[in-house]
Amino acid sequence: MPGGMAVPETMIPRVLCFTTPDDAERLASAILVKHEMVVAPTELLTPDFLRDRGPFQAVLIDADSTAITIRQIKKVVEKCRAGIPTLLHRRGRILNPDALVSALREFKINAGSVSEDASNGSRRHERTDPEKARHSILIVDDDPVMLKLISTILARDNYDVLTAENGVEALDVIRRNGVSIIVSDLDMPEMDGLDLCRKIRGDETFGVIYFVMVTAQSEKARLREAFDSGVDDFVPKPFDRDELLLRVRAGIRTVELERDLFRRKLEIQKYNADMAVLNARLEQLASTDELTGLLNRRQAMVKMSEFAELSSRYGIPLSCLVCDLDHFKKTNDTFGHAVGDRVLVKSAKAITKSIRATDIASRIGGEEFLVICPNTDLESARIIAERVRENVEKLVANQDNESAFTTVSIGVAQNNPSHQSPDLVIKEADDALYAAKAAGRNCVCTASGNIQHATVR
Ligand code: GH3
Ligand code: MG
Ligand code: MG
Repeated sequence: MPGGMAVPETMIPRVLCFTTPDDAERLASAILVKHEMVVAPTELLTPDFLRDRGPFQAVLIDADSTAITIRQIKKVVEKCRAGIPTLLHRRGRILNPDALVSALREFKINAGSVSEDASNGSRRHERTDPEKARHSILIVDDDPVMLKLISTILARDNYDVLTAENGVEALDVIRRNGVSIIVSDLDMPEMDGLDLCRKIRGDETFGVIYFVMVTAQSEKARLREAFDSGVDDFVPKPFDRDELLLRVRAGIRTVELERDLFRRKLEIQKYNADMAVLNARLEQLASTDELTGLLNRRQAMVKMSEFAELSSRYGIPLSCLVCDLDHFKKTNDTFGHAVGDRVLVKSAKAITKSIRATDIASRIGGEEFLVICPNTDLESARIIAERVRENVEKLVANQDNESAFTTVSIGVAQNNPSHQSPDLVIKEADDALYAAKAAGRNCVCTASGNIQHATVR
């Protein structure tokens, strides 16, 4: 506390203003509503006056006073309590408002306090009504008396009030604080009310803001322009206090509704996005085999039909391999189901590694895989099958110092015009697989009856 004065915490800060009655009105709007302003003519300034009428948290001195020099004033102030900030004002405008702000910040008030955003000069009246607390109202007016009048009315009705003197300052305040309602004058220097409104409507990052324009009778002709610029409502000057409050309340209802709609829209968008992800996941689950990540039987058959159709339409070859791990039951029985699973995963990888990017691998049964080879004749498919067989043979799954080896038998077939359905190609490959098993396993057999044994390598 400046000067070490013992001021009760709950006391309203008091500002002593040496000024003329005219400028007092202007100062009243510059100084915050919840501060007590003591006005006195400069001639009255004496240490006794300060002592008798004090304590004060700040003293405002008229920079243009002729009754007494500034130096004399400062001397008097310093004499009675060192540390109390003395600030200059000129025609009611405080020359260094930041100093006043910091002085008053030091003076902590409990409830219903006034704070000030020193950097942008806006004043915020904090309030206790939680309903109204959600909505800040920005008053924009270059006329300090009007600014004071409107902010006082709204602050007394427990609204959170911010102020700005023109459009440029208003945009700054909105960006810093966010506001729900703007009550703005029309004509202002730097940026008028219409430009301010257009700027806000033109930038959706400002969000939902209800714009009330305060207009004099003479400006009625510009109302149409105002509404075209995005103004929501207007209050004619001179305005009625109750009407202003009613319009602000209506504005808040509109803002709440619009924000609610916006929230719902976002929720629906999020829901749709979640659904899309879920559907994609479901689709993936429905089309892939959980253990190996390869396409499942159902999806493999869909692909097979698609390629068979292309094959017959364009006369391009299509082949497939049906691969079945050898004695896999024994692998499970010897090493357990978990090792069996690992062998299946490794085999799937070995198959994927052995085929071309355009070929499609799938798991169509427990230890049975189908490879679709589009645009591939029987001989090329047989070579691919042999590569698969070799790579599976190299696999080792270790368990407790024991190694599970595995081999695969493969049947290969090619689509031809006599095949009525893709199932028949698979059936031919299956028959070839049966022959491969019969021929001793770990070998490739084509539908034409060509058997290639591992031992032939
Ligand atoms: P063959 O050489 O004649 O093909 O003999 P096989 O033992 O491989 O064939 P069989 O059809 O007799 O046995 C297949 C085995 O595959 C039986 C079953 O327990 C096992 N199996 C099927 N699906 C899975 C699975 O998802 N995980 C594991 N670990 N084993 C499976
Ligand atoms: Mg088997
Ligand atoms: Mg089998």
